[in-house]
Amino acid sequence: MATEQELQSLFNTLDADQDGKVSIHELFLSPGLSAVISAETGISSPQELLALNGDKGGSITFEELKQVVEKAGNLN
Ligand SMILES: [Ca+2]
Repeated sequence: MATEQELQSLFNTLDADQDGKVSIHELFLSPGLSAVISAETGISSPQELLALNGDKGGSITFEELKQVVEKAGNLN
């Protein structure tokens, strides 16, 4: 479980280049944080997580991540 604030902080840390999106490259750079994301979303593979958004850009925004965590029932 995570609060929106915790999730935002996690997202910002993962977003190494601060472009507002977390790419697959950034997920692979931080395996520890990626594991937390996996636990909160219930989705274990980064490929699967990034495939959830419609833009096929190979990255996920905070809003998209928040929706997935919310759907998994892990947002406080
Ligand atoms: Ca980024």
